Amino acid sequence: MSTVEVNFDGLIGPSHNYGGLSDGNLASANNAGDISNPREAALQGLEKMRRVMRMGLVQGILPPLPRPNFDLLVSAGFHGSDADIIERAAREAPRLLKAAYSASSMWTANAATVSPSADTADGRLHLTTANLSTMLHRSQEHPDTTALLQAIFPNADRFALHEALPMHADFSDEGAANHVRLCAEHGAPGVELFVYGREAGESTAGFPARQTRLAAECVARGHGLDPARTVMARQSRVAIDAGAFHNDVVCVGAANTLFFHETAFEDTAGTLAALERAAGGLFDLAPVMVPLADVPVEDAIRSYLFNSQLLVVPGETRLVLVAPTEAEDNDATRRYCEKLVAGNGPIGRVDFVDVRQSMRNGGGPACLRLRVVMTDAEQAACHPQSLLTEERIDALQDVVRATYRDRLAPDDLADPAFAQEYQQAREKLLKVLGLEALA
Ligand code: SUG
Repeated sequence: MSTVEVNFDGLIGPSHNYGGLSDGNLASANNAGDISNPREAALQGLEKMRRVMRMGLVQGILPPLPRPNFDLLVSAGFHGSDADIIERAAREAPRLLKAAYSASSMWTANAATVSPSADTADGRLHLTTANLSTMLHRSQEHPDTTALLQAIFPNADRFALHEALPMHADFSDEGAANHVRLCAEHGAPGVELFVYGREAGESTAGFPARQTRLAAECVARGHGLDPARTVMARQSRVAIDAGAFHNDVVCVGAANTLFFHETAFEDTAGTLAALERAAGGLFDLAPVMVPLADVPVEDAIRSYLFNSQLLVVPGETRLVLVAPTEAEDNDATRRYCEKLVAGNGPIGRVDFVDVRQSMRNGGGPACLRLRVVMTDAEQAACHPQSLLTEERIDALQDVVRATYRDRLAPDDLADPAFAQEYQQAREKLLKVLGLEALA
């Protein structure tokens, strides 16, 4: 029996736009109101999936959610025909309309937290949908995300899907973006690291801390994790205020390696000591800390060096870092990557990918994927068409080329015809993935 890590990427939806909706996310703020190119965005994402698949890894996909979210608009008092609702919302509450149209479910690292069956008390693979309660446009994702995960992981004997935690600031949960699993090999029991920005009930100054310790504890408890193999660490305020709205903007881990920026944790020595204790007898922790002196925190965040996929690639002895091209454009991070590869540490290669459309909303390669470690039997039990082949990627790209716009300004969302266009495109995508029931 082999166990592999399957990356489920979010397929970027037709309404990808620069809405400026995420306080504390510098890219979202800096590009607010710009013209986006949803077609290019989706094609870039699909090419990244193809690239990872061609390395010999299993690649999954999660389609875009229904948009606009009419439930949100109706609950805000709009009523009448779809066109009436959109036109009036565009006049009276344009920011709410942007939220209802948000394509943010593309960042599937925020869809859920996942614990592989090797880590859980009941031997099932556990997933908890993230409530994403901090940002309005993201807080609407979880019901549709749960329905989608249910369709993809339908077998309750193998998969335990937990609904989102209650929608309250004490339970703020942003999913796998604040979660790292370390292990000797994917199928072996691992150590799960949960990173939080504040305690429940604590109010913090500065940019929002989107994950509470309470939420992380609830997820770990629900998944039946061994407390001795579970570590809670506080994200540093410095990182949050510099624009690291999720821990995965300054940290990524895979196998026994934790790759992180010097400013990532409030207590670096304490976090590493706790991880070493938890890993005892399972594996030797290999921390790779990038010093401030090599990469200033501003460069780390602008380039998204850490928002990379750190992959165990068949046939390669060292890990591969799939980083955004912005980390190649930035002098400090490019030089650091050269040093990393030339050294004899655990990361042996850096592969740069172009996901610029997503990056301009603060979503790099790591944001675009949800890691699900799966045994052969679990792969066989999941929805088969959610796992990609070259042909399926081609078919999705054909739909994208035929149905997505190559220019979208936030004001274009006011046109009721766009809602129909979106729906038709989504139906075609769902058909390719055998998920018509979600239309
Ligand atoms: O939640 N951006 C997303 C980016 C999420 C990145 N995910 C991870 N780091 N895992 C967010 O801030 C911007 C949308 C807008 O402004 O239109 C946005 O939602």
